Amino acid sequence: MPVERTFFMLKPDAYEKRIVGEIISRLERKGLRIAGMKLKKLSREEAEKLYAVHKGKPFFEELVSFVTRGPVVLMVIEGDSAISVVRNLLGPTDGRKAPPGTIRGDYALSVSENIAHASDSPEAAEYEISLFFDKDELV
Ligand code: IDP
Ligand code: MG
Repeated sequence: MPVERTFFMLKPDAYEKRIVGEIISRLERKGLRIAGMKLKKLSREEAEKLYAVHKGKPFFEELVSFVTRGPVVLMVIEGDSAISVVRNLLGPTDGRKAPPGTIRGDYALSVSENIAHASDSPEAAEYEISLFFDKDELV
C-alpha cells in the first residue's frame, strides 16, 4: 500500500460549529498523520483556484462565498492510501444522503455546507497541496 499525502480542508461551517478538533480526531484515530496544518481565511482568488474545476457551474459563486466567509483549516494528511481513505471517511457530497459513520453523514445536512473538502485523486492532491503549502512547511 502506497504512503500518500492528500489535501484536507475544514470548511467555515466546521469552524463555526466548533467541531474542528472532533473531525481532526477522527482522522488521527484512523491512523492517519498530520503532515501540515494552517488556520486561514481564504481570499477569493485562493478559493477560485481550489475549486477551478467547478468554474461555470451553477453553484460556483455560492461555493466561493461560502468557503471565504470565515476561517478554514488547511491540512496535509499522510498515510497508506490516504487519498481514497480520507474520501471514504468524509462521505458523499450531499450531507443528507451521506451514510452515518462518515464525517458528512454525522455532521452535515446540506449539499453545500458539508464540513470538509478532500482531494479526489493523486493529481488533485498534488495541485491542492501546492496551492497552500511550501515543501518546507510539510513534516
Ligand atoms: P466534493 O466536495 O464531495 O468533492 P464536488 O462535487 O467536488 O464535491 O463539489 C465541491 C463542493 O461544492 C462541495 O463539497 C459542496 O460544498 C459544493 N457543491 C457541490 N454540489 C453542489 C450543489 O449542487 N449545490 C451547492 N453546492 C454544491
Ligand atoms: Mg470535489
